[in-house]
Amino acid sequence: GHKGKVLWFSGLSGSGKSTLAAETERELFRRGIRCVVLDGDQLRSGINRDLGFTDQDRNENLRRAAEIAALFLSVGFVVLVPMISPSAETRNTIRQRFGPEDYTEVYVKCSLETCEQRDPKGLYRKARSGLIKQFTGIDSLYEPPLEAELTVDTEHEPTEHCVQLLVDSILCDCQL
Ligand code: GGZ
Repeated sequence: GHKGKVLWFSGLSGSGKSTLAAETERELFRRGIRCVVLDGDQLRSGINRDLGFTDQDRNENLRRAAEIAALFLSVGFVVLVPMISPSAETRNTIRQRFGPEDYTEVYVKCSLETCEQRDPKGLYRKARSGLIKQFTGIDSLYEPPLEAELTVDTEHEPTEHCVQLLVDSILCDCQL
């Protein structure tokens, strides 16, 4: 069988992380590749439902996701992890958790202005009006990745193009 790997998607809320991970998963399934998506939003309603959005809670949220990713990796899955992952230091810690061949950081690049215009769940509006505190990009810092192995620009490129880049990178790395 093929070798697994972890793709860790970092980007603002509304940048397209979940969509890209889900579409990429679909394309991999079609090719018979075992894969799984660990979505921040979904983990937060289950295993991470005790956690909020302080720096400490975000770190714990991401630490647990990395441990789950490591379990899937150990049984040969391609693991797609769309989580905001706002802190460069925390992303660095996660990177160290995996071997360089097993890990790809993906920067889902999209300006705050565009994410805020998209506002698919109305969260930016709530954050601007003070209904949500510590919202990434508004009153909580997002540090854009400077050393991502892959950057996909959802502001200027269509989804299908970004998915193609992701699938190509996975197929190439997994020697398929
Ligand atoms: C950021 C928040 C917040 C705050 C709720 N800040 O775009 P979404 O809505 O559907 O997904 C976001 C999700 C972020 O969770 P992560 O686990 O990816 O974040 S982190 O990596 O920083 O731990 C967003 C929603 O939760 N959401 N409140 N205050 N995003």
